[in-house]
Amino acid sequence: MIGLFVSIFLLFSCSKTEKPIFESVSLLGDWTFQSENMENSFSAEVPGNYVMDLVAHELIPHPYMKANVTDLQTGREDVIYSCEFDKPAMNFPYQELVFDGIDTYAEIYLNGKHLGSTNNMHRQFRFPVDNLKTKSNQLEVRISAPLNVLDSLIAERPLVLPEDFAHMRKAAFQFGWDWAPETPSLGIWRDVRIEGYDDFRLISSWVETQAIHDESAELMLVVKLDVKKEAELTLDFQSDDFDFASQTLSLQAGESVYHFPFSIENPNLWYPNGMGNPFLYQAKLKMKTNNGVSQKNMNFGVRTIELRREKDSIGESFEFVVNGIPVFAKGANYVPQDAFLTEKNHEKLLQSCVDANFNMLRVWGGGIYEDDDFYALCDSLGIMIWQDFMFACALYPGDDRFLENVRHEIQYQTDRLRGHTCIALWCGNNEVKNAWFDWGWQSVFNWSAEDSTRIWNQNAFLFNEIIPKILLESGIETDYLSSSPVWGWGHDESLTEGDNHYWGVWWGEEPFESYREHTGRFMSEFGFQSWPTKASLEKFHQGEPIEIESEIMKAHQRHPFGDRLIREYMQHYFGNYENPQEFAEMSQTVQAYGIGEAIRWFRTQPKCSGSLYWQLNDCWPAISWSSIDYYGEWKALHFAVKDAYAPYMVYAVEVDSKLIGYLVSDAPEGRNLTLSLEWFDEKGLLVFSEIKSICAEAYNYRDEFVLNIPKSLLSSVDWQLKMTLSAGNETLATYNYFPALF
Ligand code: BMA
Repeated sequence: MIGLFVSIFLLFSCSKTEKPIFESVSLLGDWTFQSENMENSFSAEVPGNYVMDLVAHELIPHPYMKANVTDLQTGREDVIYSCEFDKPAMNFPYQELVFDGIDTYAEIYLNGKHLGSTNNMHRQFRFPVDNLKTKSNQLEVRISAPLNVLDSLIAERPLVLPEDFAHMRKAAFQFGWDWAPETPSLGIWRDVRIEGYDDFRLISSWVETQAIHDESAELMLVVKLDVKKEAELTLDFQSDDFDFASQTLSLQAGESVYHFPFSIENPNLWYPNGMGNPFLYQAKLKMKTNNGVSQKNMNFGVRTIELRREKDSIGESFEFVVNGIPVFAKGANYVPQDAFLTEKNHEKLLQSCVDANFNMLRVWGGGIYEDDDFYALCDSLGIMIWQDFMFACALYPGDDRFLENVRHEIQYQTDRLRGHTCIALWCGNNEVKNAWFDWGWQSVFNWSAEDSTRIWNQNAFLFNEIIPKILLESGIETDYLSSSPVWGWGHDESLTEGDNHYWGVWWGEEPFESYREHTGRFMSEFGFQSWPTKASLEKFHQGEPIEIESEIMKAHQRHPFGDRLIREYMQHYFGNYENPQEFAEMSQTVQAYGIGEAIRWFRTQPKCSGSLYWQLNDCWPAISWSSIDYYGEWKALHFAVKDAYAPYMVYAVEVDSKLIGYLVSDAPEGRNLTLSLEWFDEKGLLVFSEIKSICAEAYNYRDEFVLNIPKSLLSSVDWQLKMTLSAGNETLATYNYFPALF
């Protein structure tokens, strides 16, 4: 039975003198699970996942180990999760059973009575509970086999759509991706609790920066309430750092949004990592009625973030501007940290981003909306978030039931996340537009012209009308992009406007140099695979020999021809490797070289305003595009990225038969710098050196200069240029240029 320790939410802690009008009691604890094929029930982890529960009881081997994933069968069994709990010691007129995430289709029963159903793992579900027994309430969450549900959804559909998963609001990557195993499992994957309250429930609260002036900032505190009874409310927003005059208002029954303007003198602004301090104000929101008080701690940054898209001589810019200053976005694409969503270490992963000089992550649309603490960490670390809505690489149904479900999801997630200072962009989906125009689905599925129009129109309606309308009506000022990329990489426009997913390298099998001809206005995806680190390989091999193309390694490579590509690029740039240890290391070297060069190049190009490589992390031990593997180990790429994203970067590359040197800086202060150029011959002897003095301005400094190769080196390609940028005794950046392939 669940221990009834009343865990009043930290956020809503009450002072001694004032009675709380909100309490929350956790129902995490003693759960059991039983699938339809089992005779007995077993203890369960909640939050958790069915497959991981099976693993915990040694009913199946761990799917990440060896090639076990090949035998994993999941998605075809109904499973019941149950718990027993005593009535919480709270006495409020309104009590609700709250599920922050059930994966995915479930029927909820309390003491044998049907409370309701769930059909979307990206939504919170709340059920009123008014007749709890004092002892031993029985809660049952009967979760349906996702693949069986999918079959019935598909049977009802009027038209065949390219990806079955599109019919279900469940994380797309769990149906298998080119870096993720097929794990269409189920479970109660987020918090479960009973909430009790009087008068009203706080749905969400946030602070918007309206304007920043020289000596003050105009802000707006916004609270969204679900008011049950009309009441007089006194609202305070207390902080040591600013004044806020207490407000009183009359609450009207129903869902309402209340606005409270205030200002801060001489504000401390929030800046992304590398640009300044990601300063957060700390305040306490206190809402009092005659019945008591509800409190919440709030952190917020004072900042403006805009995605500037302006016509220019090239086409149209695509540039983030923070507090009026254009920023080159430096980061990567983020995917869920675990295929079963049970393992995560947000703090460690995000610290690795800060350590590698990131200022942005894109939360990719085939995964999940992350936990609150993920965004809170991004707020405090200065990592801007490009947030996709959870739609990816598919075409979506347009029936009312589906759209209504999506509307609830968008409203819930934007209410939940909008207050995070880190949110820089909302994006409708990953590659839906790109897929429609470039992936040949119209002919593969042989739709009639009429059906084709219908399918596209219903997708355009979802991403160009429904979602932006919710954002507009909710007063969300953060920019919205309907689909990423704006143009697929086969279109000329991908080089002149919008964001660009450049997959000519890798999918198109072009050499890394091709990035130079295919630089877009903002590179939101590009990447190359590598093997995990040696320590990680050993972990999932569990003593089995590590071999190239073994059954184990094949099971961990989800891309149809990934190993062939790794080998071919490796042969082209570095040579052939048959020893698995060398192959693993060399795959990382190739990845680090290719993507490191790409990033350096993108940063030197004035038309390009960002680089988010594919992909930061892994959801299981995989051969993949990640720079940090599943176990949190940095691959060579992450070290290369750290240098390429450093505030100061130097680079040299041959352009139009000339060797061009570059210096780029986005440091927030101007500085006098020294660039030393040292030329070494094939024997490693220094043949010439020179020093350049440079005065680099703050924020967006780019310098480009022709490098004159010493005459004595012109007849050979076996020489080296060493570039070292320093300020006084401090080395800020280095780069070694080699004229030939290694
Ligand atoms: C991009 C992503 C993913 C995919 C990756 C590598 O397009 O959006 O769909 O995993 O390419 O192929």
